[in-house]
Amino acid sequence: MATAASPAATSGSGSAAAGEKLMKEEVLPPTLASNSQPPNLLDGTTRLYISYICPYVQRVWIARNFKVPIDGGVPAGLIISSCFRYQNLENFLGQGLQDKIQLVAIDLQDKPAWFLEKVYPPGKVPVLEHNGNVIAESLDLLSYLDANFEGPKLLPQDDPAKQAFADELIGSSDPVIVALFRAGRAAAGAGAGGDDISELVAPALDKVEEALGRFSDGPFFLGQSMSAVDMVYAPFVERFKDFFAAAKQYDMTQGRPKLKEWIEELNKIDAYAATWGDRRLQIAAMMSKFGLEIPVA
Ligand SMILES: N[C@@H](CCC(=O)N[C@@H](CS)C(=O)NCC(=O)O)C(=O)O
Repeated sequence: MATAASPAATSGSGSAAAGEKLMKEEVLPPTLASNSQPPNLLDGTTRLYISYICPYVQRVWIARNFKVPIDGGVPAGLIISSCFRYQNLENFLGQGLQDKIQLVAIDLQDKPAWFLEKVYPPGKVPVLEHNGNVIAESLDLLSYLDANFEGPKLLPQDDPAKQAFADELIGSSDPVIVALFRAGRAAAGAGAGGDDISELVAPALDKVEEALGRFSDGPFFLGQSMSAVDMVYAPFVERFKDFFAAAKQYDMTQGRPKLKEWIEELNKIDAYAATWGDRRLQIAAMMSKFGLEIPVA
């Protein structure tokens, strides 16, 4: 979706206490366009082809940052009883799969021919180049990363209730996304105001609010740990939250305290926050997508 944007220069969040950076800051690559040289394709490097403004990409990028390999860097005394439980471990180790999966940013408005010819002819992102294979589709990629890379599991391994709820939520994510896009298009209509948007998004967002209350042990969909479910929904929900606030001064978190807390807590996780880059660019991309004038900063 949306147009190409310049990358944020670095990614890493400032969520740590006293301004301390916990996740190593990653220098993000420039966006490659039709006149850019390809990377050394099929040289054994694992690459995630991305766009900096794509919510589908963001799902996978968050997972890539979140899956911290266990390679001896675990601090003494940190007892891990279940993979799924060690949320925010990247804050201790400083790095997810950043060294193992290289990001390659593609200009979707001016795609390089080599991307279409040699990487992924449908020309969409996210796409992963791994061990000579090319894997696409964000939901499939979340499963693929979980199955093929070390690090904390993106879904609970030993809790049938949470596993079933995760399946249900991931399986019903599309209607929520469709409702958000429909409201986005309405927002672009002449004379459309916050009330119109509110009416269009309410059924979907009320379901999200209810789902966030299902497990009381934490602010995320499955309770205390960020999971693949959060990764599936958050890039869309937060993107539209910022867009509706900027375009129509409509606050979708009003009257939805769990949604508000969820977004706040997600942004305290470096693996998540680092995938947003410059928020103004994200809002500008949304404005442009829906044909609205970009506000002057
Ligand atoms: N169903 C795909 C959707 C991916 C998608 O639509 N990506 C957009 C960017 S947000 C894209 O690559 N668009 C380029 C194009 O359609 O030419 C997924 O879940 O990964």
